[in-house]
Amino acid sequence: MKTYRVAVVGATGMVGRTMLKVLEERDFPVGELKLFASGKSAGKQLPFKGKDYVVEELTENSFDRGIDIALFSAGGDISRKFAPIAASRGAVVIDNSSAWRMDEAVPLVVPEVNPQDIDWHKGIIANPNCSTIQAVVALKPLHDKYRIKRIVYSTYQAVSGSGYKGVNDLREGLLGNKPRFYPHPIVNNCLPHIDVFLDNGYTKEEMKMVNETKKIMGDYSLKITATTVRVPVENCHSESINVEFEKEFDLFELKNILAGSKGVKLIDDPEKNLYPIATMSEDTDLVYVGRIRRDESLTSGINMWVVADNIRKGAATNAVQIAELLINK
Ligand code: L14
Repeated sequence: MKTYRVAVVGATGMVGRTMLKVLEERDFPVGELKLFASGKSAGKQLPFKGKDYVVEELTENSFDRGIDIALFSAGGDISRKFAPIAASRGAVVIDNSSAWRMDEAVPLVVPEVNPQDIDWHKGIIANPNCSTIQAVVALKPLHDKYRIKRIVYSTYQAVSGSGYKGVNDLREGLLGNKPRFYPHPIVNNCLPHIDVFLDNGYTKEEMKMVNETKKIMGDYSLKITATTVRVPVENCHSESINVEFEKEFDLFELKNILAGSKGVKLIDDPEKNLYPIATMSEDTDLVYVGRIRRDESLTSGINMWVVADNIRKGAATNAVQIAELLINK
């Protein structure tokens, strides 16, 4: 069997470690494995398939000896600098940061939605924002059938989105300690503030959802708005999504379409108190959808509730799925 030389950049972070776990679980054909991180983490060891690998410091020469696929999750600054270097040495970079997502020369891919877009990559493929990934997996089949006109996103995002720093603020906060990362206590609060504020009053996270959704769905006529909120949940993002359609729909048929869509698990039985919740999606790769009901204030529209593991489907798994698309071409 053909195997590939794989690098993970940002290997010691929460997403990096999960990338290793997902590569192992899915039995990705890894021939050689290189782990890179900052100088601070160099020398640490991480396990992969029963063997320990030493983390090396990322440098400009890290990709010289030949890497086929480089999974990056080390933040935007590292990606801006090192993704082009890796690509120039022949690697295909799958980048989890926001650095390249809206670059017109870079495909932005969710395998269930726009797998065809990997065909035009020039060495870098971007992995979308976690909140956007789980939303579009649920929205694409509905757009195909009923043509979406407008989307209103409201998110309830887990602290793991901020990595270990966010999880630490929640855990320490529960012990009565002050936050070190968030500007306010996350315990007993909902913070309408994810990533930095922009001149238009929205946060960068909100605008990522607006812009990335259009690019992934390949439809810039969509009208989209978003409010993104951090909640005291350790892992898995939840989202309320309001959708307006061009065409009429039958609610039973719409639910059936979602039930049969790739990557989606329909959990919608309110009489039995069954609907998607964060703990249900933990450590899975599915997008859970439920609470689907007609928006009675619109001619044609719905509200729904969408939950997924933001570190897995929202980051690590989506990146590994892109790598699988690449090698199966
Ligand atoms: O753009 O803090 O991929 O929950 C994803 C996690 C931005 C921040 C991205 C969070 C990041 C977000």
